[in-house]
Amino acid sequence: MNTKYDYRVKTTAWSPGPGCHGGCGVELFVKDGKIVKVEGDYTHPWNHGRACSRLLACTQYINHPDRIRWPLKRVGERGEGKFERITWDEAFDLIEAKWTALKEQYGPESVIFIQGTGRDIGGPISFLCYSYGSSNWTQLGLAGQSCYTPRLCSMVATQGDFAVADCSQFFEKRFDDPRYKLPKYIVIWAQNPVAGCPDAFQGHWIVDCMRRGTKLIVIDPRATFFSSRAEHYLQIRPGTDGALALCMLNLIIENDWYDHEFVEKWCYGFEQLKSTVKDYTLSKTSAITWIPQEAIYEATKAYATNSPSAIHWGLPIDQVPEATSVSNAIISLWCITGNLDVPGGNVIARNAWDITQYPYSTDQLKDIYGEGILERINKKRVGAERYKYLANMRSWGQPDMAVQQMIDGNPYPIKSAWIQTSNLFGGQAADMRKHYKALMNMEFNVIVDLFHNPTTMACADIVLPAASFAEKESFRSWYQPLQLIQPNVQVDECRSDWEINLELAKRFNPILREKYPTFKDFVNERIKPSGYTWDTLKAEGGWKYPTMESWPRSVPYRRHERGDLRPDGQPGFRTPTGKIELYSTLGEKYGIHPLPFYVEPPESEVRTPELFRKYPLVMVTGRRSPVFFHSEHRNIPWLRVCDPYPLVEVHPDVMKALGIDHGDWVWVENDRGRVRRKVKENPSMHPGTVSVPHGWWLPETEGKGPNFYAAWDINCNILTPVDTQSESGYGGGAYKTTLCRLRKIEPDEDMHPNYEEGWKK
Ligand SMILES: Nc1nc2c(c(=O)[nH]1)N[C@H]1C(S)=C(S)[C@@H](COP(=O)(O)OP(=O)(O)OC[C@H]3O[C@@H](n4cnc5c(=O)[nH]c(N)nc54)[C@H](O)[C@@H]3O)O[C@H]1N2
Ligand SMILES: Nc1nc2c(c(=O)[nH]1)N[C@H]1C(S)=C(S)[C@@H](COP(=O)(O)OP(=O)(O)OC[C@H]3O[C@@H](n4cnc5c(=O)[nH]c(N)nc54)[C@H](O)[C@@H]3O)O[C@H]1N2
Ligand code: SF4
Ligand SMILES: [Mo]
Repeated sequence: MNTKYDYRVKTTAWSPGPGCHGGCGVELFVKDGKIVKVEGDYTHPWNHGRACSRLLACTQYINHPDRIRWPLKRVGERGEGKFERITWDEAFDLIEAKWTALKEQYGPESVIFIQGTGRDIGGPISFLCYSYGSSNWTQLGLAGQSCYTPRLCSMVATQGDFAVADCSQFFEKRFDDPRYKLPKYIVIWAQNPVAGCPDAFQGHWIVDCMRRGTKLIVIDPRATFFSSRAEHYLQIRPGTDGALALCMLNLIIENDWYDHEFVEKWCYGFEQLKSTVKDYTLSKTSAITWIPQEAIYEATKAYATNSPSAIHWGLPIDQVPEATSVSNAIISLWCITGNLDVPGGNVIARNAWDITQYPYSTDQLKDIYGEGILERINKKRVGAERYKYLANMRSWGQPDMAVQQMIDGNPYPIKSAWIQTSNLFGGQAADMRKHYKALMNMEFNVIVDLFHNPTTMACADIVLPAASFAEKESFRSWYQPLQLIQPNVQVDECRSDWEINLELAKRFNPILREKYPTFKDFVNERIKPSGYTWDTLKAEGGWKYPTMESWPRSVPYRRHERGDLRPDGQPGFRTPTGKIELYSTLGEKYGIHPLPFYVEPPESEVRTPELFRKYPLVMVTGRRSPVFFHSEHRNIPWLRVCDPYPLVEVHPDVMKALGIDHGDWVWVENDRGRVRRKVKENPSMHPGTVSVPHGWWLPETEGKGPNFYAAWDINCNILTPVDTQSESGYGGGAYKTTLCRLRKIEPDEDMHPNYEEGWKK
């Protein structure tokens, strides 16, 4: 008998653990009730056994001595770091009593429900928010809701569905499926997918395509794994992707590289698009973007004249104020070149059997909560009145307005925050000081997390312990396949987010007791279109792809020709005109530009030249570290050793001009404040930019205030602004385009805590 483990089990790793948006199949090895080893599951078509460092280090994460193991109540003042153990019943009683009183006095919208990124959270948190009766579910701190939402909403508005680069991920047999074709080129636009598998896409799929012959075009201000292997690398000025996209459209139209048949048959507004992009000549665009004219021309030609080709885009597209517009322009690129929903192009990304756990768009909101839900929540939802586009595209509250309202109580008071899967002072919140003020202004904050962090220490009144993926029962329906997450171990009193929220929701909405006696009853209801129940899906291995026979709408390709996209079953797209809307009629209806346009970033040498003279470097924050997920994993020894310091990456010419060396500590500063960083020389950077990774706090330093794990000393979001969103309410934050300068920290200038060695302890 093998004594290394008692048994091994398979499940899906979807947060908490690696943290990411992906759905890797994993195998867990259990000994004495503890996970002792994690491996990628070689039989799982999503990852074929591949696993990143964070997944492999999950043993250290799940069994970490610092895990919060039972519910806690704050006993000292906020910031003193004093909490006492309470029972789950006591915790739920306290929350029920407080929220019942708030509802009576101020209305249910006075409680705001805050989540972080796309972990296994959208389902449980929206369920709790709407069961309690609040309208306010948001990613507070994520200025301009600037993560995937602008891109998602643009896709829904202009083409009626989401789309992603086709790496065969919608087929169980993957690259061996005879329907699949390889993209000739993949344009990797503002993303580094091997670092973090964003948006339900495994970065390694692109490597799989490259091995089979796909070539790359990479658009990124900083060299990456992929840019170094690209046929065309465009080193762009941060925040100018809109101008580049308009120029590429112009080139494609001028040179007649577009797909006439697709445009004539399926697109609406081509002539208007043609005239709007005319101004974006090569010379003008080259001056805006810093990219040589020839490079723009050659890359555009390669993409447009080699079909099929795909575009794979990332977060920086969302993190400019006119994100909706930039997204529209890039969508137009894959549409007019005839690359939508064709093998090897940008494939329409439907969930398996169209099953949703969580409303990505307002249609899905109605599907889950019934017809009247949008009208009900929009009466009070922050931002719904000001931004008609936001009010109709997705059900989140507008974060920049929410933080202001938490401070000034206008137009109605917000008194309590439920924070689940977000460490606002560790990573999510731009303009961290403003968010500190807002959360300290709340009467009652509940945080559901696995570890203490700067946010729990600063402002939690109750802390509830969350379970890792290995401890929880859940399901995943984000694109494909449909997957179960099955519990294998138990860590003290930790519970899954679904279990916590369902139980609390029942206290405010007793009908739920009969409707969903257990969480499995809820799952069975949601996954019904697949024909499986929890038990039958588990018995068949825990994951499934839909087939042409069972659900053609979720199966590629050319669904617009088959009549598999529109609710009326007619050919065409799920848009008001039934066509791809290069001119967006929904944009027009909701009061935003129907055609794409470009504006300068909020702070830039062109837009704010005086500020630029003072702060001449563009601070590009948040490039992903493969060993951390946002603010997570700084406390995981196997991971921290790979990336131990809060860095600023600087071009050698800038270092020389400023008299700083590799390894020096510097202040990165602007009018909003300063943060301490360690210099890393990086000759691949554009000299006008510095790269500042986000999510930094030091779990090895003191947690209570005023230190709060050093977050106020090193978190780069002290420097980033809020309130930069534009006409749609989405986009902005200047996370990639904030101006700054560097200044060497003189030894006598400031107490220098032992940041060099502390992490090794
Ligand atoms: N400067 C800068 N800031 C940024 C960005 C940037 O590029 N630059 N990126 C922004 C983006 S795109 C995003 S999406 C946000 C993300 O920001 P967040 O999603 O808030 O990420 P974290 O800071 O890691 O906070 C997550 C917290 O939730 C806990 N947690 C993890 N998984 C679970 C779970 O399943 N259940 C529960 N209950 N808790 C869990 C973790 O322990 C951690 O404390 O950050 C934003 N912040
Ligand atoms: N390991 C790990 N994985 C993660 C995360 C994590 O924190 N850690 N976070 C997750 C989340 S919530 C998200 S949203 C995604 C984000 O992941 P991505 O979409 O990959 O976004 P970033 O890492 O911010 O930036 C990607 C690349 O864009 C470049 N870039 C910066 N500014 C610009 C610009 O203005 N234009 C262009 N063209 N390029 C630019 C950066 O140099 C970087 O190489 O990652 C997810 N995956
Ligand atoms: S980051 Fe990628 S490899 Fe790691 S767990 Fe997530 S999907 Fe899997
Ligand atoms: Mo994100």
